[in-house]
Amino acid sequence: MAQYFPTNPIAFEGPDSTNPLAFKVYDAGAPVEGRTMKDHLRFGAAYWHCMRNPLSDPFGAGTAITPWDDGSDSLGNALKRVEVFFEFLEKIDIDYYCFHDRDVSPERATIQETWADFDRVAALLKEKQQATGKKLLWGTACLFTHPRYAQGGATSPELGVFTYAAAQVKKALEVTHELGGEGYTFWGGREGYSTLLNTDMKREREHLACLLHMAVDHKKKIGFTGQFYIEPKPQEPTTHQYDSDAAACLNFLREFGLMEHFKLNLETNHATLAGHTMIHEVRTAREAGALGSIDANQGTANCGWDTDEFPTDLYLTAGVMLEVLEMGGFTTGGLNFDAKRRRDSFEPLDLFHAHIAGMDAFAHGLKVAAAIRKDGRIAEFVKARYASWNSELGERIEAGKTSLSELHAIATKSEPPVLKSGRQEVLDGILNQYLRNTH
Ligand code: XUL
Ligand code: CO
Repeated sequence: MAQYFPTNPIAFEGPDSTNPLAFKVYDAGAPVEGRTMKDHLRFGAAYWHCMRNPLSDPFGAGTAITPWDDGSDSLGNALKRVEVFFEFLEKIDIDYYCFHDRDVSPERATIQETWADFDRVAALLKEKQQATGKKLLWGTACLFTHPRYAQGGATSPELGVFTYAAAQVKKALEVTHELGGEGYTFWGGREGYSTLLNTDMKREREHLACLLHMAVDHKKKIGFTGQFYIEPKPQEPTTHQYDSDAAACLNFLREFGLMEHFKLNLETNHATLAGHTMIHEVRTAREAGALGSIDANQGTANCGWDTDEFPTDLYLTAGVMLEVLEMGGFTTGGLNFDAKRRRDSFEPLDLFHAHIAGMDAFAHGLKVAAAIRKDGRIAEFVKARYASWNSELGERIEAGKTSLSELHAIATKSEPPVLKSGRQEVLDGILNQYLRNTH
């Protein structure tokens, strides 16, 4: 194995280990609810954060130390990064990765030249996948960095930009297919607006749907069977993004007849920017049969920016994994660390520390979630809370077989209803009991 990172492969050393380069909880082969941890968690690494994020911020230059990168946009440099990335995947023991087209290969003067370099890099990605067994969780097209996308990609007022975006999606889809990608994500980077004074919102949303329909057609045409995802986000970069949260995405998909072709890729920091908890978003998607994949990160609640921190909050990971287990586990999706190190964690080894922290946090969340499900008290409580509905009348209401008039007559004759306590604090206590007692 090449040596861009001064560490051996990361191993599980157990809860008492003090080695920063060891897993304390994530034990890949350990069984939970009849599957291995690795199988449940399906971790992915984000090429853009691992290989292309200089750790700059609006007030200062990048700090990341990347001795392998000559800073140029040469093809050689792009190929070198692939080597480095696969060493990272192997040593951190992450099976999946995700990328945008422009993370892995640069934009050139013409589409033909851009595509040619993309093909060269994709060939190396494929070779590396075959040599290591690593897999592509999802691919995507970057329709937000280049200045042409300043006013949107699929929702640009300029037809030529839409056309270019469509070409870019076509190519990114084909490369994802070529690499055996298990999914393809649409994050509407600049699909939104800054002011309605210059925006035909109806037309822009219709154009976005047109692009997605064409992608569905192209998927069929090339025989790509991976899952399509939409990734909600309410703001950043535009003031108002059309895919603002899970419910808005589901509405969009239903409105434009796309529901059967898409699931959601939910990201924690996007959920919190939308004023929701991540668990709310995950539940919303799961109940609609549309929970596809997760961009695993977290934000700073009082900050209001998309800080993309590594997920270390055990309440968060336990809550997310409860939903994932309730769904019956991921199928095509996984936990992709769409997360970056802090600007002052700039050494190559900090990439390992960051992923280890996230992987251990999710492994613990998985164990807690499985323990809570085994215990059953929370599920039983919820069931009992709705028990009055398991009556002849409740069933008729749920089946749509009654009327306001009938219910009026019943209410007139009935005793006033008596509520039972919601016992929120008891349930919080049960969750904490498992967060404390799970090892
Ligand atoms: C941006 C974001 C993206 C998507 C892929 O906030 O999350 O990186 O995950 O385009
Ligand atoms: Co994301």
